[in-house]
Amino acid sequence: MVDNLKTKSLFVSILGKANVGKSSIMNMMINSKVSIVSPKPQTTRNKVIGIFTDNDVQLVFIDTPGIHKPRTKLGDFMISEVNSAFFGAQACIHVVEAGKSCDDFDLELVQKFEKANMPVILAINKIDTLKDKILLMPDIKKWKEVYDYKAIVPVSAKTCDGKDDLISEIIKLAEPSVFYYGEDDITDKTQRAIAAEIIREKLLCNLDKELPHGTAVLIEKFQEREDIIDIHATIYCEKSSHKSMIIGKNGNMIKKIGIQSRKDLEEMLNFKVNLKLWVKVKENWRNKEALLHTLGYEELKK
Ligand SMILES: Nc1nc2c(ncn2[C@@H]2O[C@H](COP(=O)(O)OP(=O)(O)OP(=O)(O)O)[C@@H](O)[C@H]2O)c(=O)[nH]1
Ligand SMILES: [Mg+2]
Repeated sequence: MVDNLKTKSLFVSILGKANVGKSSIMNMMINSKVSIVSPKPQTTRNKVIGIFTDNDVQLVFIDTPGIHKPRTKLGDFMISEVNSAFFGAQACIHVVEAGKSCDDFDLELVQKFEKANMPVILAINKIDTLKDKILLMPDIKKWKEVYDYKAIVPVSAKTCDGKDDLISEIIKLAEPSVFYYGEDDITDKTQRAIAAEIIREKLLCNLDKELPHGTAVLIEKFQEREDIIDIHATIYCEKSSHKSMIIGKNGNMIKKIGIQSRKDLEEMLNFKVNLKLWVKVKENWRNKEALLHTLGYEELKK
């Protein structure tokens, strides 16, 4: 047990544009995969908490959806998640990609930092993609002019390069406080919610272009029985033509998604899993509030 009087903690929101590697960075820092990752933008839809505890310090990371221009009610919900994560944070990590310039979305974020006088660390991610690290110098120079960052840390969530530097810069900002979570906790998400996200990750990784953005996963059953867990899930999509593509020729696509999902679910649960998937069409569900609530996108702000 850690002496509460000597502990420090910090709530840190991880913010930035879509696809820059926010979820990958959070998973790297907590050494566990609690937030799904895919090459498609707008992978993360809800805030995801990841907890790092080391001796007398607890860092509570809040992974957020990528900043974008919303076109649906689901998009509005995602941006409301970003805003609530921002207002609940004591510090932020602004994630950007190496070699990319600051654009309007970054500037919008920086304006919020300025208004709140927020302590922010800039993480320049994907440095493994640079041919030469010297190429970072002009990037760092440019970003220094954008905001008075507490630190600028080049990282690679892929190779874990810069991980220790990033963690030690965040720890410098931690404040005396009790721990808000148990020392062994890594997230506040239920296994059921993580299971839905794992299946959604496989949809994002296997289906083409825009199609996976119109999908959602609802866990209908999650029940342990002797030496196996039964997980039944419904995949919602927006059109019957999409349903055919998710099922695939001779059911090949849904089989592939099922096999990949079961493998990850068994790894996460450390238990044998019997996974059953159904596909249903719900037209325009991304604009229907009642359905958004059912599917877990429920803090919709009017
Ligand atoms: N080469 C390289 N790829 C990375 C790195 N970090 C993340 N990626 C890849 O970038 C893509 C996006 O990563 P995510 O972690 O899902 O990005 P995100 O910012 O959370 O994206 P959204 O949730 O859509 O906003 C994935 O294909 C990752 O594998 C990195 O350090 N190097
Ligand atoms: Mg993400």
